Amino acid sequence: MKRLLIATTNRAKLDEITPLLKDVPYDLVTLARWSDVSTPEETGPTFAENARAKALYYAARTGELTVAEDSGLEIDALGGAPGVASARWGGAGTSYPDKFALIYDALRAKGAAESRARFVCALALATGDTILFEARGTIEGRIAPEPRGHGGFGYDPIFFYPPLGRTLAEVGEQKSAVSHRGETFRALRAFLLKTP
Ligand code: ITT
Repeated sequence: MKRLLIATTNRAKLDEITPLLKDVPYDLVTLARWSDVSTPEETGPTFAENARAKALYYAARTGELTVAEDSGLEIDALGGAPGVASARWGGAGTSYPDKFALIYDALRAKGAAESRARFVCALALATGDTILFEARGTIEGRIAPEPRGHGGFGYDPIFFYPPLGRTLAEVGEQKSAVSHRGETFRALRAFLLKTP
């Protein structure tokens, strides 16, 4: 069977992506077998550029058909921050509770008790030096008054999703049905199923 490399170093992302691709006719492989390949710099100004750069980087080093995604949280009252810097917000090694505290401090400093926010996911599929497919997904919500819930990962406890009346860390199995990542990987699934 053909192979598809899911090129992420984030275990929680991988755990969300794998079920979304369960019925594509590809053997899904992970970066575990290329532990000697170092992580690329992610310094692009947009999610889409970072996703393309990551997919091309890993495709070139592994020779595999490769999908990568770049994602993050945009908070309107903070001008879209943390955005593409979501993973490194507050500096390397900053815990998520500390990242949340920085965000609440920044919102208070702006006099913004709450803010609209969205998660964004940009996906790129690459082979060799060619991008074969791209997709983008978003989920709209707002910053919760305080962190709630223990599911999901990253910023999920502070992202309140009004249609379900809960944070993404409280929605459990339903997350991928409504999430930015669910939307992009369902688009990839459809592309793979119709492409010989
Ligand atoms: P890879 O680049 O190896 O895939 P990464 O975690 O560094 O792993 P990104 O650069 O795309 O990935 O950063 C995404 C960050 O955005 C992630 O670490 C979280 O802080 C945040 N994020 C993205 N999707 C999220 C989600 O569904 N729930 C909560 N936080 C999310």
